[in-house]
Amino acid sequence: HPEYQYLDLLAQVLESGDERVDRTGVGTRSIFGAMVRFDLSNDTVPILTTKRVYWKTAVKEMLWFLTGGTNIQPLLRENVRIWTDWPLAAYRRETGENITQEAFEQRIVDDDAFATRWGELGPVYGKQWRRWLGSDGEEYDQIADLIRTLRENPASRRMLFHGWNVAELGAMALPPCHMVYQYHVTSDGRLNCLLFQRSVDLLLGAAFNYVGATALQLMLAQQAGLRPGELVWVGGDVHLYLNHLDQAREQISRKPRPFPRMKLLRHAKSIDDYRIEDFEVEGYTPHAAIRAEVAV
Ligand code: DHF
Ligand code: TMP
Repeated sequence: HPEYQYLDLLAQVLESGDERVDRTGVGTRSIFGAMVRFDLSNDTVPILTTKRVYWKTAVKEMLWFLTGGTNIQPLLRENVRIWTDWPLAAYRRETGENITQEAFEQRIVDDDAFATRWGELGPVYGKQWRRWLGSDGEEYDQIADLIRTLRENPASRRMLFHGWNVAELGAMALPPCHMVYQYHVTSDGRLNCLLFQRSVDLLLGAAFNYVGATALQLMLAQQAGLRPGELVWVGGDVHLYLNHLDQAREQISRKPRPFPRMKLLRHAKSIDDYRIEDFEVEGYTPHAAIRAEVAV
C-alpha cells in the first residue's frame, strides 16, 4: 500500500530524527531529504486513511491560492480555519488584546476594514503564483503561463512555478513551505508533478499538502487535456514536533485502507472557474481523526 511510504517516514523521523530546538520553540525531531511517490491514475488520491483528513479543507485552501488571495477572510467564509493562528498571533502581539480565536474570526468575517488590517498574510502563495512582481514592474501569472506551456509545448523542461520570491520573504507571515511545483508530460499524455517542500510538519502539514497538490494536478490536467500521472513529493527538513510524538506512534500502529478516488464532476472553462462542489471523493473510509496542536 502506498501509504506505507508515509508511515515509514513517520517511523524514521520518530526513531532516528535529530532532536533540536526550532523557530516555534516547540522543538522537533528532523531528518533531511525524503521522497514519496503516488500514482494518481484511475483517479486514486493520496488522502491518508490512517487518520481522517479533512480533504475539503485542503482543496478549499488550494482554490484560495489559485484566486491569488492572501487574506484569510474568504477562507473563514468557507469555514477554513487553518490559517487563523498567524494573523491572530500578530493581532495579540501588536494590540495586547487577549481576543479569543472565535471572536477574532467572527470580526474578520463581519468587518471588511478589520479584515484588511488584520487578516493579511502578506505576499504569500496566491500573490506569487498569480501576480509575481518582476523587476521590470510587470506582474507575472505563473499558473497561466504554466497552462499555456502544458498545452503548447508539453515536452518543455521548464514547466514550473515558484513561491520563493526573495525580495518579498520578509513581508510574508510564513515563507512558502510547498515551494516549487514542477510538471512533466509523458508521451502518452500523462501529467506528472514534482513538489518540493522545503519544510514539512509531517503529522499535520504533509497530509494537507498531498491533497492540495493532487487537486491542483487534476485541475491542470483537465485544463491541458491530459490525464493525471504521478505525484512525486520531495521534502527538505521533514520533522515531527515534540508534542506530536504520541500521535505519530498511534498513527503508525494503524493499518492503511485503500486510497479513495477523487473526480472532477465538471469540465471547468478555466483554472479560475473551479469550486469545491466540483470535487467528489469516493470510497474514503479512514481511521478516526487524530488531534494535534499546530506550532505557530
Ligand atoms: N505551521 C506548522 N507548524 N505546521 C503546519 O502544518 C502549518 N501549516 C500551515 C501553516 N503553518 C503551519 C497551513 N496548513 C493545519 C493543517 C494545515 C495547515 C495548517 C493547519 C491543521 O491544524 N490541521 C488540523 C485541523 C484541521 C481542521 O481544522 O480542519 C488537522 O488535524 O489536520
Ligand atoms: P518554518 O517556516 O520555520 O519552516 O515553519 C513552517 C512550519 O509549517 C513547518 O513546521 C512546516 C509547516 N508547514 C507545512 O508542513 N505545510 C504547509 O503547507 C505549511 C504552510 C507549513
